[in-house]
Amino acid sequence: MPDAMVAARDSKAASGTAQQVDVAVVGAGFAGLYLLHRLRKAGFTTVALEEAGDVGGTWYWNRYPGARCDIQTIDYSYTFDPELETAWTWSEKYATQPEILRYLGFVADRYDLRRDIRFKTKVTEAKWDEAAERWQLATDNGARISCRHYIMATGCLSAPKPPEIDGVKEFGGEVYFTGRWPHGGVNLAGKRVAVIGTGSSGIQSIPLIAEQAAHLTVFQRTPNFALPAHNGPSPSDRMSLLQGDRAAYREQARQSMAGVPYPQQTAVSWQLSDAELRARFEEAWGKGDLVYILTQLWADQGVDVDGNKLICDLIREKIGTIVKDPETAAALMPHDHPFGAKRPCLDTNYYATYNRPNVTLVNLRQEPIKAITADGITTGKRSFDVDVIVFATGFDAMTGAIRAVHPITGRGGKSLYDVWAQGPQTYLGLTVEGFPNFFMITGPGSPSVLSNMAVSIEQHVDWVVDRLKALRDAGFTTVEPTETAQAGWGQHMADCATLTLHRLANTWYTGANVPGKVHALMPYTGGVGPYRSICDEVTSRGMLGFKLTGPDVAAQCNDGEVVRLQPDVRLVLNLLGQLNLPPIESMGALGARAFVDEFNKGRPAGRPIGAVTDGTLPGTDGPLPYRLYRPATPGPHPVVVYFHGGGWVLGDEQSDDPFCRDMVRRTGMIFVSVGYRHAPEHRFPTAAEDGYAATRWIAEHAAELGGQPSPVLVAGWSAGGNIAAVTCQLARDRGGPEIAGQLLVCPVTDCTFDRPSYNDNATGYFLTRSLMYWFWDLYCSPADRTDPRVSPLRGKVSGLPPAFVVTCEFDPLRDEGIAYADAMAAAGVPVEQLKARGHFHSSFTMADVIITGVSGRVQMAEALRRFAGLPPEVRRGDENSHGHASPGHKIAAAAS
Ligand code: N01
Repeated sequence: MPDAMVAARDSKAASGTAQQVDVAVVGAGFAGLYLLHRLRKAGFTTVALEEAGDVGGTWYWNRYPGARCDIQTIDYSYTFDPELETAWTWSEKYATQPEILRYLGFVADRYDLRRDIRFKTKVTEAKWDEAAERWQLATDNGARISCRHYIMATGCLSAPKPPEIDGVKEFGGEVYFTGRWPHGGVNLAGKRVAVIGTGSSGIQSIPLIAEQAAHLTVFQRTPNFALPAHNGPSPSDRMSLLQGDRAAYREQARQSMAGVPYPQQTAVSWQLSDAELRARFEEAWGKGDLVYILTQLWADQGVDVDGNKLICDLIREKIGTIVKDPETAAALMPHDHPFGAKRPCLDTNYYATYNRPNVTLVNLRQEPIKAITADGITTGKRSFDVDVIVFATGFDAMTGAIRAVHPITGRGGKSLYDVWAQGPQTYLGLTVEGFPNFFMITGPGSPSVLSNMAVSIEQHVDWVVDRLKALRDAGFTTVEPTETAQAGWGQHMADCATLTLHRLANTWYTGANVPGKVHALMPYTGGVGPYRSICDEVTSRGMLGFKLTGPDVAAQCNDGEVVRLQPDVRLVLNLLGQLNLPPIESMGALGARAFVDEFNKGRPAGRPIGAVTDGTLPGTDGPLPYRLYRPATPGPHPVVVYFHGGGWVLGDEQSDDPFCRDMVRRTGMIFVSVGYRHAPEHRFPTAAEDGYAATRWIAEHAAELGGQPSPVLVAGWSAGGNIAAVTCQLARDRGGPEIAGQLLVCPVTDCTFDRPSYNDNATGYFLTRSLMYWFWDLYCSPADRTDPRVSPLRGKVSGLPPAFVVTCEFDPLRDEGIAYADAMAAAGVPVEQLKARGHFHSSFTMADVIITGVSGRVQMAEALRRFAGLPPEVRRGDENSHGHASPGHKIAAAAS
C-alpha cells in the first residue's frame, strides 16, 4: 500500500518553537489511533508521532508473504463504536495483513485521525521538565513538542532485533527482514532462498516462499508448536454468537482471561479417559484457533507440566504423521518448552511444506551457523549457496521500542534505560515511578501479548484517558505511581508468573531471545478480566498507588499495593463474593454441612494415587470411619494420621480429599483421614478424644494398614490442626503413641479472639470472625475453653514432636498459629514455620485450585519426610520444571 496521501503535518510553529499539546502519543497503530480518538473526544489537544509513512503500526511494517492475524478477526477488531463494527465486514476468519491495514486506514478516515498525526517523524529525545511539569520532545522531522502527558503506543513487537550472525554485510545477495518487508513486495521466483527463524513470522511465510523459490533452506534453531489455521470464512458458530448478542459477546471477551470470549475450562486432565483427551484435542486441532486450544482442552493444561505434556505429545504425533521424512519430522518436534509457554503459531501447510522436494530443513541445534559469506550460509558441517536471505529472527520485544529507541529522561534526570537495566518495572504496565505523566499502552507488566491485543488496547486506552480526564477535572496536573505501588505490582507479577508455565521456556516473553537482555517475564500473566478489575479497583480506591499534584489543589498520595492476595486466591474470593452466599453460620449445623457437601462436589477431583479405601476403627464410644490414601509406590510407607478441617462441626474423613491425595503424591506416605465426631451433637472434648484414640489405634495397627510400624505422624488443617496439636500433647502425657512429627496447617490453638489477625481478617476471606465464634459456641462452652485439649497454646508445649506450622496472611487464625509455633520453639521443640504471604485459610487444602499453594505443599511434604527420616525426594514436577527441559535451561534452573 502506498504511503499516506496525507503528508506529515509540519507544526505551524517556527523551528525552535515547540508545538504545545496536552498529550503527545508515539505510534499510529491500533493503540495510537484509538488514543487519538478518545483524547480528542475528551477535549485534549493531541499529536501522534509516527515513524512510518502511514497508520498501521505492526501491520504497516510486517508485509512478508503470508502475514495475517492469528486471533480470529471478528475478535481482533475495535469494539468502542457499534456503528464502526457494523460498517466493516471482514472477509476471512484470519484477515491478511493488507486487509488489516485497510481496516486501520478506514478507521483513521472515519474519525479523521490523520490530521493529528505527524508521519515519518521519529522522537529522538523525551525529557521531563520539572519546572514546567511538561514533557519536552525532540524529533527528527519538524518542530519540538511540549506536552503535559507523554504516551507510548509503540507496540510490543516493533523493534526488530539484529541478526547476531557474523558476516551479514559480506553477503552478495538480497537480505530481507520479515518485520521490515519492502512495500513493493519481493520476487523470489527461481531463486535460492534461506529463511532464518521459525517463529510466527517464519512459519507464516515459509510455505509461501517455498511455492515461489527454486529452493528454500530453512535454518531452525528451536522448533515451535504450530497448529493449522483452517482459514476461510469466519466460523458460523462464532459469528452467530457475536451477532446474537454483540454486547454480551464483547463483554465476555473483556472479562475473559485471554480477551476472547471462551468460558473457563473446569475439567482436569486426570478426570478424562484417553479417548476423551484425544477427542478434545482432535476437536481443537480441527477448529484452527489458538485461543481455543490454549484454553479449552483441560483446566490444568497451562499450569501443570503433566496436563501440558499430554498436548505436547499429541501435537508431536501430528507432526510425525504430516512430515514424511522421519529425521525432518523429529527435528520439527519441540521438546524444550511446554505448549503455550513460548508463543505457539497458526500455520497454513507449514509442516507439509517440508515434504516438498525444493525445501530443506537445517537443524541448527546439530550444526549451528558459523557465518554468512558472500555466497550464502556456512554451518559447522556444510555451506549453502543462496541468492536471498530472509531474517525472521524476531524482535526486542516489549521493552525494545520503549527503552532503547530514544532517551526518556524522568524526574531528577533519571533515564528509563538505566531504571530498567535490571528488567522493566512498572505499575500496572501503564506507568513508571519517577516518570510523571508518562504512560505506556500494552507496556511490560500489562496482559498485552498474552491476550487479544485489540481488547487489551481498548482497556488500557480507556483507563488512561478516563484518568487523565478525571485528574484534569479535579485540577491535578501530574500523576506518578509510588515506589510501594510499583514494587507491589512487581510482586504480584511474580506471583502470577508462578501460576503458569511461562517460566519454563526461554522466549521473547522473558527477553531470552536478545543476547544480554535481563531475563524477566514481561507480560502480565494474570489474565485480561482480572487485570481490568484491578485497574478499576485502583480507581475506586482513590487512585491507589499514585501521587497527584496540581497548582491549585492539595497534593494527594494514596499509597499502597492494589493486590496483596495471591492471584488465584483473589480469583476464588471474587467468585465466592459473586455467589452472594449467606453466612455459613446462618445455615444451622445441618444446613452448613449440606452446603459444604455441595460446595465440595464442584471442586476438581483429586488426583489419582495408588489406592483409596474406606474403613472403620474403634473409637472410645464406638466405631469411627476413616479413609486411607495409599501411594502408588511399593510399601510399607510411613503413616500420617490426618484430621480434616471444619470448625469441629463440618466436614468428614473425605472432605479434604484433594489435599490428602496431593500430600500422598508428594510425600510417598499413607494418609489416614479420621472421621472424628462433630459438634453440636458431640461437644468438647469429643473431637479431641476421638483424635487421640484414633491416633493410638492407627499407630498400633500401622502394619495391618500397609504402613511402617510406629512412630506415626499427625497432620491437620484448621480445627483438624487443633486436634493434631492436642493429640501430640495427649500422646506425650498419656504414654504414647510415639509421634515422629506434626504438621499443623492454619491450626486453631487458642480461645481468645483479641490477636490482630482476628480484626485484620475479620471478614472478606471466607473464614470470618463470626464463623469462628459460631464454631466455638457449638463445640465448647466458655468454661471449658482454656482446657489445653481445645486451647493447646495454654497447655505444656515442651517435649512435643518436631513441628511444621503453616499460617496464612489473610486468615483470622494467623496469629494464634504463629503464637503456638513460637511457644513450642521457645520450649525447645524443633519448629519450622511457613508464613504464607497472600494466602487465606483454605489456600493449601484447595489443591488444584490454589496453584500458588504448590510450593507450600512441597515444603510441608519435605518436612513430613524429614520427620519420618526419609530422604528429601518430594514430588515437585508441577512446581519447578518441565519434563523435557534441557539441562541448560536457564529459566527452569532459576525457578528451582
Ligand atoms: O519472532 P520470534 P517472530 N540464529 O522471536 C530464531 C507475533 N507475530 O517475528 O527460538 C538462528 O517468535 C528464533 O530461534 P529461537 C507473535 O506474537 C504474530 O516470528 O530463539 N535463529 C526463532 O525461531 C510472535 O510470537 C503474527 O531459538 C535465530 C525466530 O528466529 C512474535 O510476533 C505473525 C536467531 C524468531 O521467532 C514474534 O514472531 C508474526 C539467530 N541468531 C509475528 N535469532 C500473527 O500471526 C533468532 N532466531 C499475528
